[in-house]
Amino acid sequence: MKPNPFVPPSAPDGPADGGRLIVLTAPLTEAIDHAGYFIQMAMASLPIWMEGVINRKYPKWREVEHNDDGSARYMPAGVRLVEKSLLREYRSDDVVACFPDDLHKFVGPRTRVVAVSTHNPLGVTFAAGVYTSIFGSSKMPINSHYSRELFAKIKSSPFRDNFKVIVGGSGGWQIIQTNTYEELSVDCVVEGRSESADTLELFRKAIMGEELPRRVDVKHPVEREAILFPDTRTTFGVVEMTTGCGRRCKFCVPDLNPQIDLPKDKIMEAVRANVRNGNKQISLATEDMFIWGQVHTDTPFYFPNREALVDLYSDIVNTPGVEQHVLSHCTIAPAVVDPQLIKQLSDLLLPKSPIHFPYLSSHPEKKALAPLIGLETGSVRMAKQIMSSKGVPFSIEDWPSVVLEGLRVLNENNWFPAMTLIVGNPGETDEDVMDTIDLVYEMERRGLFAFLIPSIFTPLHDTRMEKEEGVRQTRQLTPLQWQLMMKCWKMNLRPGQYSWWGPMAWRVGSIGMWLYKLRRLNGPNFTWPLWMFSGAIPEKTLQRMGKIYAGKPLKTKNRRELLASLKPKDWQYLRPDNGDMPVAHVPQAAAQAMTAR
Ligand code: B12
Ligand code: SF4
Repeated sequence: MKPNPFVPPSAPDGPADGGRLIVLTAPLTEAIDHAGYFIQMAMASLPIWMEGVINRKYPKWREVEHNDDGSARYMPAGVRLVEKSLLREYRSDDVVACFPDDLHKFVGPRTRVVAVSTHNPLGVTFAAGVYTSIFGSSKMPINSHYSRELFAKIKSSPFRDNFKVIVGGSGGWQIIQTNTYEELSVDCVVEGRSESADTLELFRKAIMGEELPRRVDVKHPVEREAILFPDTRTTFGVVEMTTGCGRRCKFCVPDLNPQIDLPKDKIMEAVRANVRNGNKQISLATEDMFIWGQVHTDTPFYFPNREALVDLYSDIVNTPGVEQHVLSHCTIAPAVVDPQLIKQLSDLLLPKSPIHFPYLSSHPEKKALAPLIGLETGSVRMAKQIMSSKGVPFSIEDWPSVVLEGLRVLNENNWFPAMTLIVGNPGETDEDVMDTIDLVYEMERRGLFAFLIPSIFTPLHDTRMEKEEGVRQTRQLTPLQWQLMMKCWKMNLRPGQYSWWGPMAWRVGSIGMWLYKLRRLNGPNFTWPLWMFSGAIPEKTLQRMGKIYAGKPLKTKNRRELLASLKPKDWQYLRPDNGDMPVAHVPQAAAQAMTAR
């Protein structure tokens, strides 16, 4: 008989102490604290057959660290909060968080709950499934493979009948949507935060052996004091900074949560806890770092609180033991509103950034900051429909100008963001795609740089677009949509920007892949955009041949014009030290001098 991989031969009856009452875990690929954000993002997107690329680049990525008792030294912030929530009711020796390979050390006859936290278990979210599809594989990104492996381990436990499997985290919905409860052996998926009393009630029921509902929706706390903070080490030193956002994009999940900025003293305690437990890196998790310090104040949240932000980040990077700091998400309009804030943050954060862009950065050590920002579309028509407040305080009519001016300010300060684009929005027309291609060409013409991440529209659960249908598979993409996708990748691989990606190798390899597999998989609409991407035929020639869209120059507003377009009632929130103040706002003499120029 084939040995059960879940139970090592030395412990057929499980752990000597009978195991822990509640065992928490997460897929290995979501738990590793190795090589920074990029490796996890790559594993969310690359198909499993490309795992060798990751193995060659990061040969030690599987080497995780343990505490003396075999539990995990670090876990994603979500697991740490479930642990913290449970420890309000259970003893510490009843609860453990461990890596998947160590489950057999903790799951035994005494175990009543195995709780899994997951970010993206099945790879069906945006910017994940699409790349595995382009690369010609089934829906099996590396992360999804390891998530399935984790569930298979739990399913095959000899003690499986004794415990319930509860799943939570930002990717739990994928199990609900694909109805993979049986296949993955999941009893219940929790939608919402672990702090909720309903979550604790669910664990109580599971421990009593009661039946659990398939899905439980629990309430998000509305008070900032109700949010817990980890006091142990989190993967990548993730500490929450805000919940919610407030810009109300229709496709967005995190915006469904209440807009809260979390107390500085608690953030700092969690930073220190990470350092104490051996972390050298910190990252504040947020949808938009720029709302922190400006939530529920007299100033609208989209005019950032410069002093508060500089003070917070200064204390974080100056905490003894913090050697690296990385940004998570933000929006772009604040860069237009307050360039001085961007400059001051750059001065503070660049020295501790682990990201280097040798060919782009003007920093003496070539350091850069790379937050994730949503661009989504260059079409004003589309933007009005799906994200009418994305650029506030500016009008969504000016969205392309806000993107270009914001990116200019960011690039000047060595911020080179990763920007997401949605391809195949419900109702997207060729004109909409052309508008987005125009914006991308305009970035190129102006020498602006962002790492562009186009992904196929994914209707996320509970959002206002949940029931809408867009493009579902790469085969359905139009030639223009393919051109947009491949142009983004071509810009990302501008020679020399990412040495290890080896832009040339990618381009040559892409033609090989096309010949071998992709032309059948992605269909004829993919052909010319792929040739454009490969560089084998110059773009100008393809345009002349009418094989790709040539684009048209955009007429946009500069920063001064954008500020002048604000509602006069908002002028009071602008900071004169940024310049470009609307004329009526500056003292009369200065206004006359400006008009005379
Ligand atoms: C930091 C972060 C990352 C980091 C680090 C992740 C890590 N391993 O720690 C990096 C950059 C690597 C990353 C990558 C990706 N991310 Co990410 N990420 C975040 C971010 C900013 C914070 C996550 C976090 O730690 N929050 C704090 C913790 C405490 O919250 P939480 O995990 O949700 O946990 C709470 C509840 O969910 C619940 N809970 C959690 N687990 C469990 C378990 C049980 C049993 C129970 C009962 C409850 C429960 O309780 C917790 C609170 O008490 C969020 C946005 C956000 N604000 O949440 C996006 C977010 C989660 N990421 C997202 C995406 C799309 C991705 C990628 C797919 C992007 C990509 N293509 O590369 C990849 C996938 C990575 C992977 N491994 O597969 C989306 C998820 C969308 C979705 N719902 O599917 C989000 C919401 C961003 C967004 N704006 O849309 N991400
Ligand atoms: S700006 Fe980003 S986080 Fe805010 S609502 Fe829009 S998509 Fe969501």
